[in-house]
Amino acid sequence: MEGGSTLQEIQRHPCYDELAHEYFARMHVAVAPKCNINCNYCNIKYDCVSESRPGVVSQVLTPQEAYQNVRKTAAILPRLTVVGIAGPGDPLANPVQTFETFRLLNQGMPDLQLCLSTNGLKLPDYVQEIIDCGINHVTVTMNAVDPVIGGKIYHSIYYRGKAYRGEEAAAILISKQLEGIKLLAERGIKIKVNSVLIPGVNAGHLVEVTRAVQAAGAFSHNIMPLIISPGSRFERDGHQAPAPELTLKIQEQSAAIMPVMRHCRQCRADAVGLLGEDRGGCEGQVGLPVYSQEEREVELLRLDAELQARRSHRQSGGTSGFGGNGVRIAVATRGGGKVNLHFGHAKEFLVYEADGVSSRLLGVRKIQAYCNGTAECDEDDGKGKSFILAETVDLLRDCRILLCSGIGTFPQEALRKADIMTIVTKDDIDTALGQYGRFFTYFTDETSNINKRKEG
Ligand code: CLF
Ligand code: SF4
Repeated sequence: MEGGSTLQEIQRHPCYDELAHEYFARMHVAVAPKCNINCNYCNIKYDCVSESRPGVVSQVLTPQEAYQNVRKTAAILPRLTVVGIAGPGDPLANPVQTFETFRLLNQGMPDLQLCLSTNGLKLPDYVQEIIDCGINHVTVTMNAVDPVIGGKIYHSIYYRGKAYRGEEAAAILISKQLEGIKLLAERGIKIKVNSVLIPGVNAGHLVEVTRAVQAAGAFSHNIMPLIISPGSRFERDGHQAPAPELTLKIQEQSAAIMPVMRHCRQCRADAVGLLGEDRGGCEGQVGLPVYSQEEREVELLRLDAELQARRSHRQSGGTSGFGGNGVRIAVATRGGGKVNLHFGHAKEFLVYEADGVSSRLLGVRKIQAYCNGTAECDEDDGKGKSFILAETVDLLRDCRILLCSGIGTFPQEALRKADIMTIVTKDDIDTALGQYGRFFTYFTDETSNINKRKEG
């Protein structure tokens, strides 16, 4: 096999390894503006929604600019291990820019892993270029394997000089996606498949997608809730994002077949940092320490060791291999495996299920930060803080515990009224999950015993 990744590379890829995402960073370079298909949830004014949140379209860079940007960013962000191209359009609809960028990176910064995210229409055409550029991770966004369902998702495609619409377009796209996955998997490339979960369109069908992509040789499946671009056809037709419970249900079905990614942040085409961080590249990062290549390598080895210690703790302490029937715990973290974020600053919570013996990540819930810096934590600023708090409480309604490094009394009280206990701690996430999962499970058992005793 010519392509492919070593185990160490996978364990340093924040999207391919769940624990790695708390230690290692990715950088997207936005060199690919055009797209060759037309998804009904997309509006071309925004970044590709198949791997992004809608936002102002990322500023497009030339390959040279992208390369220089990566060099400067790696010098101030030593935990950077992966550089990806994920838009703002489709990388393979811009092959010259995409492969020139990867070539420069492969030659100039060979210690970085290269990652490509595509809709897959042109994948079979570029297998050799992908191998030659040293790209070892490829993501294909695939929302259907049935052209009838695909025809509801894709408005049209542009393929070999001709436009196709609806089911005919979907049939060509699906066959190219599966062919591309197969060809790359045969040559050792790690393929992840992203699918956008669209209630009422492909929710009941995604398990078929899982089966098909596993048979084609994919490594993992990432089922992402639909985010609709403003001005897209789906917005006009009133489509809605799925509730967290539906996403979870579909992920569970697929997880019975193959590994499922649960920590995706649907990041922008120019995102830089740990997953969840969308800070820009090196611009504006004045005064940060600059690492030489040797210092960068030392830092990476230190992070490897920290991560390895965490893996060993999980194996010996039983925080993997979850047995079920646990309590849901939301965690505010900025990475490093710690509870280290104030409730008011959190823009997302990791939601775990823990039963006191083991635990597992269920997913990531994105929110607006409660604290906007203009008012004290316990004050309403009259600009929507109460509304944001109500939305956050609603999104965490299935959780019984929230772990954070600090919180004001006002939000704490709002959570308490929703039966969510807040625990302020700066512990390791695994330690806190074990401790509070155990406490809560015991407490719940006691309560149900008391109730049984009362009934008796
Ligand atoms: Fe980027 Fe995608 Fe590579 Fe990761 S993102 S190109 S595989 S380095 Fe990751 Fe971001 Fe989810 Fe993508 S969290 S949207 S899955
Ligand atoms: Fe938009 Fe779909 Fe193209 Fe991404 S692949 S840019 S979502 S049309």
